[in-house]
Amino acid sequence: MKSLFRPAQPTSPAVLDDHRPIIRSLQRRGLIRGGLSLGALTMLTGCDVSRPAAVEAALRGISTFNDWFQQQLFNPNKLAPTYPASMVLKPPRFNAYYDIMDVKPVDGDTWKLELAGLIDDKTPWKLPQFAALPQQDEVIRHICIEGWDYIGQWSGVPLRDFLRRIGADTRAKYVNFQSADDYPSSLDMATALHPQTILATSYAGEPLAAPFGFPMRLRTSTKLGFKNPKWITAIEVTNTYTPGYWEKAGFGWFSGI
Ligand SMILES: Nc1nc2c(c(=O)[nH]1)N[C@H]1C(S)=C(S)[C@@H](COP(=O)(O)O)O[C@H]1N2
Ligand SMILES: [Mo]
Repeated sequence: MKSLFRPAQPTSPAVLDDHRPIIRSLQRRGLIRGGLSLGALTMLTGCDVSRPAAVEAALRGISTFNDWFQQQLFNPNKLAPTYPASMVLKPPRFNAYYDIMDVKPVDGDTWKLELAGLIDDKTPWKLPQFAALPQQDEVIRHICIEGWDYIGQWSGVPLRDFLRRIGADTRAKYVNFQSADDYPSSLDMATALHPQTILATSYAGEPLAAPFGFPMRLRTSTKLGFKNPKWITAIEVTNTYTPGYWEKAGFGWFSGI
């Protein structure tokens, strides 16, 4: 909304100056790497950078203050945009907290998914059991907080179908994930039950390649890339908050897009 007293500013890097103190503090705490471009600021805050108050609030969100607020705004049924398959990036773009050369491939034959917490049937699941369930395919945008994105096509079992099947208490607050590379991750239940949140086992019609999470990774359309754990080994349903890998480093837990 345009203010009568403050004419809409052209989107210029002046906005970066306006928020210098909080940007500096985020940089100091390692929450923003290096300098921050206007594009990255837009990406990070997800708002119109000509509105200083909105930018300030969004920047605060990165330092976790805004998590509760974002959660209240989250519409559990709103679908993220989807794209034609012709836009899918092949191969996808890799990221992890280490280099692609250091990925340790997971053996699909011995792999199992462990279940813990508020779940009736905690028997571990094997890969063929997932393949036997109805699959969902989605072409969505993956956005990394570092300031890049791509369109990808993932398919797998919707997490909400799986949670219901194992008798998870879907009134619980969190669904937590463990990964083979020691990358804990935590989702709010509303996101876990979102129609576009899947336990992905394939990319662009092929089984996931090792660097991209084989045999199973999470894909949700409503969260930044870091909230999409790869190489999942365990799922826990709980009311106890446990920060994930990046949350421990100070990123906002909600981190919606
Ligand atoms: N287990 C695990 N999952 C992870 C990460 C990681 O380091 N370990 N990095 C996250 C980040 S920051 C991003 S952007 C995406 C990258 O997924 P991609 O390599 O499939 O594009 O994976 C996320 N999931
Ligand atoms: Mo990321």
